[in-house]
Amino acid sequence: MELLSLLTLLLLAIASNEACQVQSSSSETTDWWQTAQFYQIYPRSFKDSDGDGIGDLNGITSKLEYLKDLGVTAAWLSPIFKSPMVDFGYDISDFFDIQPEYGTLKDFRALIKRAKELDLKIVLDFVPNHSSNESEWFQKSVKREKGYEDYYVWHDGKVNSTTGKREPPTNWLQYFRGSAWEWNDQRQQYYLHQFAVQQPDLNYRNPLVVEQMKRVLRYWLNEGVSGFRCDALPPLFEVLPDGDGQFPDEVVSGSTEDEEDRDYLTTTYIENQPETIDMVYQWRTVLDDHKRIYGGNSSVLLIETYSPAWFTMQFYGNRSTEGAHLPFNFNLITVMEQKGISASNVQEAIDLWLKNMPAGRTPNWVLGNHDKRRAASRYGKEHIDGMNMLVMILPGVSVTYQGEEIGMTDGEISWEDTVDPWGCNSNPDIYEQYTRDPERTPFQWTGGTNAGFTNGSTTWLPLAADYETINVEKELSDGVSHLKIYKQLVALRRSSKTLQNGSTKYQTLSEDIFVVQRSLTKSATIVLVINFGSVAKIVDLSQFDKNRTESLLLLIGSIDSTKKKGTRYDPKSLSLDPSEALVLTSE
Ligand SMILES: *[C@@H]1O[C@H](CO)[C@@H](O)[C@H](O)[C@H]1NC(C)=O
Ligand SMILES: *[C@@H]1O[C@H](CO)[C@@H](O)[C@H](O)[C@H]1NC(C)=O
Ligand SMILES: *[C@@H]1O[C@H](CO)[C@@H](O)[C@H](O)[C@H]1NC(C)=O
Ligand SMILES: *[C@@H]1O[C@H](CO)[C@@H](O)[C@H](O)[C@H]1NC(C)=O
Ligand SMILES: *[C@@H]1O[C@H](CO)[C@@H](O)[C@H](O)[C@H]1NC(C)=O
Ligand SMILES: *[C@@H]1O[C@H](CO)[C@@H](O)[C@H](O)[C@H]1NC(C)=O
Ligand SMILES: *[C@@H]1O[C@H](CO)[C@@H](O)[C@H](O)[C@H]1NC(C)=O
Ligand SMILES: CC(=O)N[C@H]1CO[C@H](CO)[C@@H](O)[C@@H]1O
Ligand SMILES: [Ca+2]
Ligand SMILES: [Ca+2]
Repeated sequence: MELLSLLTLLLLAIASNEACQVQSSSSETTDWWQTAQFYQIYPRSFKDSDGDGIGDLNGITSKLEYLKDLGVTAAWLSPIFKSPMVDFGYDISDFFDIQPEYGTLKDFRALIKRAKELDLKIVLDFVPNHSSNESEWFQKSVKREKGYEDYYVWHDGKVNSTTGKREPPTNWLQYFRGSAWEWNDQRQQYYLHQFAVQQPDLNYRNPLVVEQMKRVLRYWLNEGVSGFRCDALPPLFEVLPDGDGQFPDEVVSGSTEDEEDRDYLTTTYIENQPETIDMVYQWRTVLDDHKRIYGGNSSVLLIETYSPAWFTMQFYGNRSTEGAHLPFNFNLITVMEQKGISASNVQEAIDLWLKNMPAGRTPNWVLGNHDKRRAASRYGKEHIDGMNMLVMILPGVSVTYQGEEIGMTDGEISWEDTVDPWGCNSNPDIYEQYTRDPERTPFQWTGGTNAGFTNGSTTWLPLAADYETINVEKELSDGVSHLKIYKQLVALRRSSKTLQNGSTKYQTLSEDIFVVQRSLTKSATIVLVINFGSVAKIVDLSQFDKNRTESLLLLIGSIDSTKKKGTRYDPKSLSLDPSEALVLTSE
């Protein structure tokens, strides 16, 4: 019933082209994370301090001032923990230690200290679903050492009645192609791995595991981090086995013919189980307890989930229990991936979040991460300013993946140079569909040797080809640049009461034009207009808001815009070039 009404709401939202009005949040006070500007650092590719071609903690510390200068208020770091780097840090062998090639605990403390001096919050990546198979926990579990017997999801498998041979317990598929079960000779059982073979799934039905992972959270809170971004939540729990200890098979989904691809089967039993929601609530309690005991600011919980809205929204919490502060909103990525970029698809992505979000919660907007092609490549270079404007003008929190602020594009990486397991588990004909290397190329600081990423002679992944024209140094000195636009947007977001507290109205006008208006009593109204089309258009904004008759002042224009900042424009006939995006104000 509840699901049905949600669905109806969704369909209504998609069908109507009416302007949508969302009131401002009614929360009493604003906590730091509610108006935060988050920035994702992929440590391996951000800045190398010692010339080995691999980014590291000291590199990050040396660039914290850059973040401060951008106006960013919090950074979340992809995993920096000890790891054999099969999945570049998402395969952790020691959750309590730093990867040596990234630095030491001392370096980490220096990073936290410098961040505090600059009033930047540091959030760590928490990877709860699995460890590395090199983890001591896994080694002990293989040997059935006391206390570790059920740390992972072990199973005898099945015997095929025709062939008499042993087979995996189910047909379940991993994310990185192929079976999610691996035979372990030593223990003489299969183990579950929803990601790579080297990433065995932890068993959350074991209270010892649950407690161990809470220890991980407490350990890093004590080191002064401001919270966690939790990785890969959908596959945390699997369905409970039946009375005989058997798991059910998934059925063929019909969405691809490729039998190795995870999408070949449904994921009914291996994703989005109700116990996962409750676990997030438990982690929230760990964070809140820490604050209650030690004082200080709130620690934040961000959740990575590509789940449907009915599941995702539950992470926020329910009537009696608080959950994640921010379940990441990937709709601006996923809707456009499926349908392409257009004003109505942008509207659909926004509706999908705002119309499903429980009252009083904080929305958030994400354009990219280290798993998705770079925003400028995915949306088209001509749309990067418009998309950056969108996530900063919409209400709530916005998250930038390193490089989006300068318009970095995907690198081109040959099959021979491919290192991502998702790419490597495929073949030379199809790897480009799977590999995530293109969006992980080194950050482009300068147009000089190795883009200023390293003083060494090599880089762990090749540089993207356009680093001589797309880099921080050049964009800081150019009169107009993506970087300067980004900085103006962050500054506006931080200074404007309307953007922090105002109500929101948005609409698709004349197919290619998307408008967002933020208003607050006694404060200047802010209007964003984007032309997603490839022809020039004349827009009448009084169509959108009858009251919008006074001229509007231009605050920020996209990089190719020929309009002058500080000039007034008639809202009843505003001309927009192809891909042009403008931020205007009533002041
Ligand atoms: C937003 O509103 C809340 C309460 O309504 C208030 O505490 C907060 O100071 C306001 N923030 C700004 C920037 O106006
Ligand atoms: C790289 O080399 C330059 C020039 O020799 C030097 O100024 C800089 O400090 C070095 N940077 C790092 C991170 O080693
Ligand atoms: C981890 O798994 C890989 C792939 O099966 C295997 O080659 C390696 O030996 C394993 N490592 C350990 C320490 O078990
Ligand atoms: C048993 O093995 C045969 C041959 O590999 C296969 O076709 C069949 O699907 C298997 N049966 C089951 C129940 O898995
Ligand atoms: C909220 O979630 C908690 C923890 O999962 C559960 O015990 C409780 O029954 C839920 N409350 C409501 C009102 O749904
Ligand atoms: C809490 O956060 C605010 C805003 O970032 C900061 O200025 C303040 O120093 C922090 N307080 C503590 C105790 O860390
Ligand atoms: C337009 O102005 C009228 C009268 O001042 C006001 O009542 C109404 O709420 C305004 N409408 C919008 C959409 O701002
Ligand atoms: C966006 C993101 O963090 N993706 C990660 C999800 O989890 C898997 C396994 O830990 C990683 O490979 C992804 O990079
Ligand atoms: Ca290094
Ligand atoms: Ca799992």
